[in-house]
Amino acid sequence: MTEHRKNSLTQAVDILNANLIFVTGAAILEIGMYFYGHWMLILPAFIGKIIFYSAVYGMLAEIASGESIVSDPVRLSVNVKYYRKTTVFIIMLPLITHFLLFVLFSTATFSLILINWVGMVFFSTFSAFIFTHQKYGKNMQKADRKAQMGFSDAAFLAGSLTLSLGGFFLYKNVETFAPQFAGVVYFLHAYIALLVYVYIVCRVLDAHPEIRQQYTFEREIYLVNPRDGGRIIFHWASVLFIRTSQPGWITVIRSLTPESYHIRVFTRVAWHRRYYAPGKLVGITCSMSNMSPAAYKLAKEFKRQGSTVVMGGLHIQAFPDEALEYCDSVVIGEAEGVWGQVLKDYENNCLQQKYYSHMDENIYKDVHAYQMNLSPSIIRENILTNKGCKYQCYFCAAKNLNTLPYVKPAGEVVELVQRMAEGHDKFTFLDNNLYTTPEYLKDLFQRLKPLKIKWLAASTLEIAEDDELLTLAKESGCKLLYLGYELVPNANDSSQNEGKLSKVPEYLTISRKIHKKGISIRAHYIMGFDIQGVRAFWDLFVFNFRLRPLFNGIFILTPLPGSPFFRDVLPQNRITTLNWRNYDTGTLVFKPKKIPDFMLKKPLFSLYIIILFIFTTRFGWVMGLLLILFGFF
Ligand code: B12
Ligand code: SF4
Repeated sequence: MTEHRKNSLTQAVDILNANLIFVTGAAILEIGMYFYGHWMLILPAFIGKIIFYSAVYGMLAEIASGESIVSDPVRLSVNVKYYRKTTVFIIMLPLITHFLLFVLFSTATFSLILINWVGMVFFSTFSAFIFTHQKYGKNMQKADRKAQMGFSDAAFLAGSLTLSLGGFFLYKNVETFAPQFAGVVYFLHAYIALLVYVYIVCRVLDAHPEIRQQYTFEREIYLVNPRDGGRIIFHWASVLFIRTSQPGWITVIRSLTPESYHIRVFTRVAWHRRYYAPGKLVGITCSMSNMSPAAYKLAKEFKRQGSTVVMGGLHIQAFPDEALEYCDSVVIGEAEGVWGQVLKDYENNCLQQKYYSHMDENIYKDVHAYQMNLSPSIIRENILTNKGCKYQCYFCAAKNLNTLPYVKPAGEVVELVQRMAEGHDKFTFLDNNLYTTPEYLKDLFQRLKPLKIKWLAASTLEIAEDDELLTLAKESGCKLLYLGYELVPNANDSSQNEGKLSKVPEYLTISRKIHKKGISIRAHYIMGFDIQGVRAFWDLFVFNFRLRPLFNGIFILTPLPGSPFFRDVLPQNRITTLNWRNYDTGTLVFKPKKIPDFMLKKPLFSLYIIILFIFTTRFGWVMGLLLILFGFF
């Protein structure tokens, strides 16, 4: 093989290995069609194939050309729109071939399955030509230039064909003797089919270098949102199902970056080595401490490959020097005050190690103007009124969010909601605590009222103290509030008063007002405070039973970097691990004073959470009933 062709093969394998999810999808589709091939399923299966292949063929061509680097749910759905007709034609081809062969030879030898397995090498090749030309045909400068297919390409196709044929006969045997392996054979079959497709796309693109050039940028920024420390299974679920496209920090950085930079975003990505690249400016966030192991790993590798790495976010703000062991620069605080300077220094090759954000009342201006041009779906995930919190709870990392004096003008928030309402009717405020001042909120809610949207927010209980404010919240579309309750003994003792705790005796009275207004509550609790003993479990149960929220969130007290609790507990030698991956507020990482460790660990703590959920929340009754019904049947 010539160097070029070898590169195409390596590239195709690389692309496919980074997108094994598509291979799995193709295999599942085929297995489903074969094993559950009831005639009633023919139409849904046909539609499923059209959606799948138009999305995936389109996306793989974009990845091979460099137009995209990672698969993106939005692009996938756009591709369905553009390529569904082509896909219908491609899917019909094997069926027509089968029909013709059947008519010509009137024999069942050319069964549909055989055509499907053997023909796939031809159909993948054919699809690759069609898709690449349909996608990039108008950008191909030399329309007469053809992909130079030679002996080695033919050898590759013949090899794939042989493997596929082998797969078919293997399948026939496996099906009889070891049906449990049928899935593996189908997976290999799908792999070869898609590999042939990507290989041919790469070969066509080799013949038209102007296409890849179009997607090679001199000044390029990669913005990377690493996976958090949560379980890998949840990460995969979020990669697959959650269409979150642009976290808040990426919106901010995009709005502050001049158009001369091309920006690529990596969020909810199962990382693959092909995403590393030299010569880029790479921005990595680390807002949650449990993201930091993944974030540092990425930073280190990007640096090793010759890119420049800047990190930011709350964890970095707490430990800038730790981060500097892995990256070139850190931004301490909000990007708004400082990103322009970072870019200038990067261009002049004089990047400093630490940048400190300078805030003023204009922080939301540039971001707002940029946001107004975004799609309703992205806006929906980025609506906030302020980033700080008026309290400084002992256990909370929000203490370091220093933007509180600057609240986004209510008029601008409403403009954004109005724009979002063009595509959605519900959103969640991104604020840590929506409650700033009653005057601001009353003004905001009055303006939101005519938009007839629904909203959710995290807030402190003051939002319900003022009757007029609560009524306005309801009228403006408030459906649910995330409320934190600190159930500590002697809470009305003012020596323990952190401000927020003064509300403890009134928790139930105020919460009932919220329920009366028809607003649901998701109650958040923390377990593990020094003054809590074993009895706290019972107290929480009783309190939640009386409150009857829709859901709860129960978290284990965690010395989050940046919180006063972390500062105090560290010298006491009570921290049991400094592996940040465990700082997810669901894992015990310090020695509690009065509660025995095992009560805050699995399986007991998980069992407690389930019991609490079923017996004390509004939604839990439904779940409990379902469990009983399932158990009964
Ligand atoms: C939305 C959110 C989430 C979302 C998604 C988070 C994400 N980033 O993808 C979800 C719901 C998934 C989530 C989950 C959790 N979260 Co959360 N979350 C938030 C929240 C409310 C808003 C984050 C946000 O988007 N803010 C708006 C943007 C614009 O601000 P920003 O992210 O801070 O970014 C700015 C600066 O930090 C800086 N910056 C940030 N990154 C970068 C990168 C570069 C290169 C530069 C230059 C600058 C920069 O500039 C940005 C622009 O101004 C924050 C609280 C808050 N207000 O920050 C908590 C917060 C980040 N979460 C927190 C925690 C603890 C969690 C959980 C671990 C546990 C929990 N109990 O919720 C879970 C994770 C569970 C798991 N699976 O492990 C803590 C983090 C504390 C810490 N040190 O770890 C926070 C601070 C809440 C708190 N008050 O304690 N969270
Ligand atoms: S726990 Fe809630 S109220 Fe307390 S500082 Fe954090 S965000 Fe504010």
